[in-house]
Amino acid sequence: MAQDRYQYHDYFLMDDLLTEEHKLVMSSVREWVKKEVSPIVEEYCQRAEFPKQWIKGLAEIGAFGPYIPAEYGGGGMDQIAYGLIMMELERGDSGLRSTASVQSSLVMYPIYTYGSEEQRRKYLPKLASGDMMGCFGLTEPDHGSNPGGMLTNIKDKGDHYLLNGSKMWISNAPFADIAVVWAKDEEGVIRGIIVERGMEGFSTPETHGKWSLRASATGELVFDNVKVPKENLLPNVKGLKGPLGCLNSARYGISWGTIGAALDCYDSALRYSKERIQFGRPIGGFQLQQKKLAEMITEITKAQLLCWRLGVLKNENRATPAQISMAKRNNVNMALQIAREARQIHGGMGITGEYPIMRHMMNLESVITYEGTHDVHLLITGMDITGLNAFQ
Ligand code: TGC
Ligand code: FAD
Repeated sequence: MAQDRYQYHDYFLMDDLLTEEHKLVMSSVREWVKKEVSPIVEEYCQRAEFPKQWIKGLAEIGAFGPYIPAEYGGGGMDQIAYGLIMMELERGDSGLRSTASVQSSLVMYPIYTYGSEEQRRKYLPKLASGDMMGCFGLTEPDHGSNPGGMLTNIKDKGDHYLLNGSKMWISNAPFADIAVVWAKDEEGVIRGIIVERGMEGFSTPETHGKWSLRASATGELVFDNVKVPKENLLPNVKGLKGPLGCLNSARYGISWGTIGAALDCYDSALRYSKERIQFGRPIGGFQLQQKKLAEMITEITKAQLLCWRLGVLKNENRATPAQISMAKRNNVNMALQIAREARQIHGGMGITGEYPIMRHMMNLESVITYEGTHDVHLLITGMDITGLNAFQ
């Protein structure tokens, strides 16, 4: 990618709503992304490789478990700080944000919320420092939008559980040290269990050939009679509400994150429109291009305000899953539409790696599907407002 000339855009003076700590966190993550991510992200995406050196940096800037209490190694910050970190990371790349949101919301969150005190002490500090990386296994080859139908199962064998089944599309799986896996017990009740790399019968084959999230590693989790010690079961949750509770946190982070991807596309398009001369004048002077740019900043601003309010509700423990679904659905779609329009403003240059647009656009095609598809979130809103279930 050419030199990172990104500038943040805050059209409705959102910064006035933030604390000094929020602003500090936001600017330090932005600086880290400019220094450590932008110079290499394009090259790693082209090679379809996750830059492992990002792990230490992410830990140092506090991106692993920002809202987990400090006594377990987390940042002890609030939900808005978490959102702002996700926004600045996804400004760099959705795959980078994925790595941080899986570690924070899908691995540290369930261990903190559903785990025993021993599990918290054993895993959380190492996850926060990046000395241990985790992944989250919910989706299966035949159960994506309908995780309640999962086939992966555990059987009680006295001193251990025997785990069988497989998970698919798992972010960070190829290098994760542990996996938080959701499986049915002999009564058909969904339970969470921590599986460690090296356990016999556990493998994590990498998924190749993705055109999206190329700087993020994705893989399968395969369990062939894996003996998992009993103390690895998460004791404090039973049922589908366990994994869905984690998704609330990750979907919230994505709502903020995608604002970052949209801002990067808008920022690049705005600059390009002022520098690119056609018919003797900057293309930004043409009404058709201004319409695109004006609509972009309007949609970004609406998304920023939605997230800020959601963050306040989350801090007060009042955000509902349906509100989070609305924000995830709206903001991912907003970012994807902006990436497509920004691609057009860049003309032919928009398809090259000199600009971040096409990479964001391709990444967002995954983001609009994972953590609940665009249509699933619409149905969640539909069910919330009508009281009628349109899923089945
Ligand atoms: P349903 O009968 O509605 O609910 C079952 C139980 O769960 C409770 N519940 C929730 N609890 C907490 N948070 C939520 N958001 C919840 N939604 C539902 C519900 O109250 C009930 O509890 P209880 O006590 O009565 O048993 O379940 P359903 O089987 O009809 O499914 C509902 C549906 C379709 C909305 C849900 O399954 C769904 O969200 N599907 C989408 C699946 C999904 O999002 N998968 C994501 C996989 S992880 C991922 O993509 C990571 S990408 C990471 C990255 O790289 O960034
Ligand atoms: P399907 O569920 O088969 O859906 C296909 C289409 O049917 C969609 O358009 C959907 O909206 C529609 N549809 C389904 N049901 C209904 C209905 N009732 N009414 C109307 N339309 C419906 N999962 C994890 O567990 N952990 C991870 O770390 C993870 N990381 C991922 C990373 C990437 C890059 C990707 C692409 C996916 C990842 N996922 C992960 C999986 C992701 O959550 C699923 O892809 C997603 O939930 C959708 O499931 P599916 O792909 O099986 O699609």
